[in-house]
Amino acid sequence: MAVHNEDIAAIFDELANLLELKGDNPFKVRAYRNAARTIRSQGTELAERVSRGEDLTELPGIGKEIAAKIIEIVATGKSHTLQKLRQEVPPSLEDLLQLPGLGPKRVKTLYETRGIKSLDELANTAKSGRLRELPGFGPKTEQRILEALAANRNKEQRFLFSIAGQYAEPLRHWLQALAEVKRVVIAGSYRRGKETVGDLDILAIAENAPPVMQQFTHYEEIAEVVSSGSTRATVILRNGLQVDLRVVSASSFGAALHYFTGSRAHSIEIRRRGQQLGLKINEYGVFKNERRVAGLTEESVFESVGLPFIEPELRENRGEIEAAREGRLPRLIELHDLRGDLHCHTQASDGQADIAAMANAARAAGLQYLAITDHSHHLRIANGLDEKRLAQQMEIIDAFNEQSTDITLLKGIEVDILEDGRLDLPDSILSRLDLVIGAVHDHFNLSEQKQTDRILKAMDHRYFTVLAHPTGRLLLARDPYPIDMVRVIEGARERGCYLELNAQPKRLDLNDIHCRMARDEGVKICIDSDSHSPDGFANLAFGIHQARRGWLEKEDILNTADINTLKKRLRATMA
Ligand code: DGT
Ligand code: CA
Ligand code: CA
Repeated sequence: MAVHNEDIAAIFDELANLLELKGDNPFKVRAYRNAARTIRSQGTELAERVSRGEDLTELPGIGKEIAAKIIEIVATGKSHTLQKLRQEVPPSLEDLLQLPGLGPKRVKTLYETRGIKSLDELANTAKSGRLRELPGFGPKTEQRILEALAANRNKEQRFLFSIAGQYAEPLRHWLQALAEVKRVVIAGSYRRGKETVGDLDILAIAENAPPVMQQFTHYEEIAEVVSSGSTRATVILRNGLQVDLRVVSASSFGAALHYFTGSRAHSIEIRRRGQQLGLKINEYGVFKNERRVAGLTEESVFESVGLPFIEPELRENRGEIEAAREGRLPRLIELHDLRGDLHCHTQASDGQADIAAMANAARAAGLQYLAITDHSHHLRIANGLDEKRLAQQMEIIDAFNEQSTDITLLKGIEVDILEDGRLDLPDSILSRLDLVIGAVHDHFNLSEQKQTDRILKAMDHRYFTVLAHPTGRLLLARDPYPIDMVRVIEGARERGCYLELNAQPKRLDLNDIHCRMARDEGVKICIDSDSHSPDGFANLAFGIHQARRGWLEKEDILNTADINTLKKRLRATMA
């Protein structure tokens, strides 16, 4: 059984949650949470490292005990400690912890005083108005919990693209290896590169479908087979991700691929165009008077309605069909167009490696330059740099560049934008840097007007170069702070600043729509990995998907420029 990093991290999260609910040692709780974070941030599968016999204790925050647990989980898929803990603390209490406003202390009270251990039981008590009587609760809290419960019921479960990929890619390879299967493509929102996916829609070409279905329903990572017929099946994987598999013949593959890639809105538009031309388009092909005229390839489907191929990331019915008709589809950016990365952290702040290790990893990722941008001192939990430590780091970077023949390091900072729009470090030091990335890390609850004014005031600053993760959202976890992106984009254009597309898979901030707005206004975007470890450069691929969904071309991106052009551009903003 293949155990993925997300599986391991989820076990450490559950260990931490249950221990905390039990009132166990807070240091242990924190150690498990840190371990989960470290595991999630790895770009390669820990299971592979274990099988190669590598020493896991070299990873930050992974000591002997945690390493042993990881090895156990990789070997068995389970943790003995967790099994035992689940007997002591009802695991359903974890569901309660997910509700906003319910921390371990309150959940403990609920369980110990009223025996509440599930969302249903909580809802019943809250509805009857008896929750407010408990110590630490009141009518207001009760109301908030009722609202949170209602919101929770309407929320469909989605998965980060990056996590879906950890399950999708091994499954794709496994299917591809079946004797009857000629080709496999993961269609749906995954192929469109959406930041989150609801389920996976997989298409396989095989002329003899039943044996493929038979083997698929026995894939080892399946938790439940929901339905299975002769050419299609729906299953749920162990992590809750649903997979729809459809087996089609080679002759209709292009039509099926177009249909199941969607989006629905795009497909409907294409079908409408077909109808105007007397064509019937469905998942089996393109038909004129019951005669098949196209469908072998996706290109043939587009061609039948007089259009060139449209990249999957554009298929959202946001004007791509018109653009295709008028010959003005963008030439979308590709990963190999990136020449450098302008945002990463080292162990000087909250990163995990030193400057040289980050530079080596960037070089291995094919980059020519890398900006070192640790946090500034206002961000205490990240051990941010003050003036003196930043000056020391600048000397190390100069020394590195002197002996480096291939990769250039740039001197930068991810400086906090303070509540009033001032920057967290004085001009005397900012002026000596190659670039200054400004970021909002606190006071998320300002009004839209105040938050926007705050950011524009920061951008007014002479040395401000790039606005990091402009909306502060965390996918599936934290909404963007209220902010007027129209004003921010205009502000960036007027001031000659850049906006970041932060490529961390849980951020992908800017989103696709805002990327396109920036492009339309002529504001260049910087696709940054925001790496906190040498593995982090793998993030760039996620950023590229998002950029493509935002219609961005090579020319729209700051860090596609070669080092000399880049330096010129940066000097222009710092002047
Ligand atoms: P998701 O899974 O919510 O992230 O989004 P999608 O786009 O993958 O949507 P999904 O899984 O419901 O369906 C996959 C594709 O199949 C969808 O993009 C278009 C196509 N499709 C599914 N059902 C229908 C339908 O009833 N009509 C049309 N035109 N297309 C459909
Ligand atoms: Ca889907
Ligand atoms: Ca589906």
